[in-house]
Amino acid sequence: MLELYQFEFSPYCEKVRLILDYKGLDYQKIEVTPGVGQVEIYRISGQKQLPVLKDGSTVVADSTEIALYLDRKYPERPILPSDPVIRSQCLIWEEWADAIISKKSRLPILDYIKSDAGLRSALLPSQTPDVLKNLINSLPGEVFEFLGSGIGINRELISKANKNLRDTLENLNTILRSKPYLVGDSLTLADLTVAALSIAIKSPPSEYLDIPSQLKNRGIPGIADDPAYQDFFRWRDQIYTNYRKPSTGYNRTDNRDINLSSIEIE
Ligand SMILES: N[C@@H](CCC(=O)N[C@@H](CS)C(=O)NCC(=O)O)C(=O)O
Repeated sequence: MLELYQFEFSPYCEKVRLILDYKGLDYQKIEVTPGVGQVEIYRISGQKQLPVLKDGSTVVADSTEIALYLDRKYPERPILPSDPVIRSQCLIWEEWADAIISKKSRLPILDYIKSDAGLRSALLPSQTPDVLKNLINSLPGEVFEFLGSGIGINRELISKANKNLRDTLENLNTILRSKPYLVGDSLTLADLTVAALSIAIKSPPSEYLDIPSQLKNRGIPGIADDPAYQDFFRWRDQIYTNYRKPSTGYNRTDNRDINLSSIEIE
């Protein structure tokens, strides 16, 4: 069975899960512990970021490389159009979404996490000792504000970032209000990428992600709930309803529990 080394709450890992579900491929999720677990990831894939897919003896890192690999190896339900022009448009959209959506969401998300103690501790790895979780939980938001100001993050920067993200969502909203797919006349990698990368701006319906309850049905306040972008989020959630398999948690293990030394790199 395919194995996906992942962080559950990662938009790039979600992109791969959405592609796997769209293609109807079975896979096992292996949750990686941030930091210590990534040492093993480096050993098996030559880099430390997730997602990493293992298919037999083949190891593929990077969500774009994984998408291309899956479409080559499992061509049923293609995600890349056969028409060369539409295919190029699709790859340009994918590249744009990978680079821009996460970048534009980063500061607004940090700002929102900073102000919510429950969210802060929910985002810590599950192995974090309770004593540390409780400590982080008990720190007031001002402490994080102060830490942020030390690295040059201030209110003006955050409000610029919010405006920037709003502009992007408005453009996506306008496009997707008038047509069902970003390129061509069927669902492609472009749609799956944009849909998946938006999960941290507003989480998809709760059944699809195996995350702490504090992170479910949440989003950046003032953006996720703004009616101006609801056509976009409705479009995104329809993709989830149509293609994403609800998470049962059954096929998830932790990378501390498996023997990674048996993995070979192609
Ligand atoms: N270009 C990569 C980006 C992957 C990425 O940024 N992964 C993040 C998780 S969302 C990560 O592994 N961060 C941990 C780190 O950089 O050490 C892709 O598309 O897969």
